[in-house]
Amino acid sequence: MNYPILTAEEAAEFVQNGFTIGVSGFTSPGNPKKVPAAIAAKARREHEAGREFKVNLFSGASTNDPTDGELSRAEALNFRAPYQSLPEVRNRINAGEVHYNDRHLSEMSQEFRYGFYGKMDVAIVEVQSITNDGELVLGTAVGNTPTWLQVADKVIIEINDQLPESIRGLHDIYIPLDPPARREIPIYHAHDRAGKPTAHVDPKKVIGVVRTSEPLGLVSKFTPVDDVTRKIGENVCEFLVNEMKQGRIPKEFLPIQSGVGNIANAVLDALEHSDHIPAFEMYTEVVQDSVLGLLESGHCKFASTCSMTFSREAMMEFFSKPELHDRLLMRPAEISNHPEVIRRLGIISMNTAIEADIFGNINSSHVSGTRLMNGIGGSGDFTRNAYTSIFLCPSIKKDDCISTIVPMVTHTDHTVHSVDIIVTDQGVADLRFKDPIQCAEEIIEHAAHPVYRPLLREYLSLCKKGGHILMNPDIALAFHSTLARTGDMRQTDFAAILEKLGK
Ligand code: 0RQ
Repeated sequence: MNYPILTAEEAAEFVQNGFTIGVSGFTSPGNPKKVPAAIAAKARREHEAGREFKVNLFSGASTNDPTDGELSRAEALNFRAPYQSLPEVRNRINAGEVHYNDRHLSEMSQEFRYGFYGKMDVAIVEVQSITNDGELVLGTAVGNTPTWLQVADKVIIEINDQLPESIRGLHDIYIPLDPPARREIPIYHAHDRAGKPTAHVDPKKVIGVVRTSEPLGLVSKFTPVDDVTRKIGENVCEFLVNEMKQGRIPKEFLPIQSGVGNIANAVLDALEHSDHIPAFEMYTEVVQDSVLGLLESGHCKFASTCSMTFSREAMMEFFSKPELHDRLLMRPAEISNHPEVIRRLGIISMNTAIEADIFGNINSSHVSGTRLMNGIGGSGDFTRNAYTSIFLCPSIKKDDCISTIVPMVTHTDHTVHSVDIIVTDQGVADLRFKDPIQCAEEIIEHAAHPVYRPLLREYLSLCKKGGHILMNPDIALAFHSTLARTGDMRQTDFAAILEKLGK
């Protein structure tokens, strides 16, 4: 290998105040593990010396603690996109200390190639191997790495010796041409390969290689399925089985996208244990531990993903079972989440909402309309283009004090135009073939918790009649203002608010 071998500290010396950095990976898998922390240490030294030092950080999705965590604790983040999920970063964004641009994950790569973010000074990329002519076998996620390698002025490589040889072949690297030269993406089934198993970098850009030996699969295991998440999973299954019975889902079934977290886990668990759901393919952005189980049992025939979001145990198990390796492909976020492919394949999308309103609008990202949680992630990429888009959430939270079904969402990530189905532990609200008022009745009666149904019905009755959508601007956000004042949405008193206003 002709590249200089560097320590993480030597590599970090190259990074200057104001640099724009792209890191490999998608969620914590595939992120660099040593150089970002060394940059954070440099930032601390610079700050102690009274000098400014902040960088702009672009990733595939969220990252790991050595990247987002270290850089935010070192107060070294100026700008962050397109997604994050660590409390340290979130708190600084919500405090106005870090500029954050919440983006559809499928668009980040092309927007960089279009020049919307200026130049990328350096990409820091974890790989299994690199050849002298710049062919790279990536790690346990692809994210935006292929584009970062193309657009970055310079590249720092981390070779992690914990990445097994057998990871070669699990990647499908395809970068679309940009308009007006863009062609169709040649993926007609979830298992089709469109590109090459390796990514490419111009060897002249490589500053050097940092050798690491860092464990894989640092994703924490999910909490076991509980009564609420089990019920949500069962409701999803029942809905899908009925869709098949009605002939709206073909008997071969359709590929599934599933978000991250405990609810998604519970839904996949329910699908695995249903006698009526046939084996299916997944075309998704993350596969978590439950997907490993589905692959092993054969319920999932093939998983196309951007990232292997496995716990350590699941990661080890996957790599110890070569028979599974031709049933999983990792693609760039631009492809795993591409609208064209999602629409063509007919994906059933399943994502989690923070709250939904009675008309079917979804808030996925901002608690009480202001406080960023994680971001829109890939939920919009899939929801807007799905065959059937499903949102999942428990009907209530925090000991009944919060209803996730509200008169009006405080922030809108997904409008009703893209939302087909809302599933809670209470049931399934089917918004198809309904006008807004029919949607409201459907959501209140089938998705809202019984404790909140009378309040939601009362809200509807207090809306001025006439118009396509019912709305009372004086009380539309009363659930949230009451929560802020009393800590309990159940205390909402519409009549008292209206009386105070003299209405
Ligand atoms: O806060 O931890 O302070 O108690 O929000 O809520 O219940 O732990 O839910 O972990 O399943 O995440 C939508 C955030 C759900 C996630 C969201 C508060 C709640 C808690 C988290 P605390 P839970 P989950 C695939 C697709 C967008 C991106 C996406 C997400 C915290 O699923 O980020 O879909 N989705 N990506 O207390 C007040 C409410 C609340 C509320 C939740 N109604 N009111 N607080 N919280 N609902 C992945 C990628 O794209 C990479």
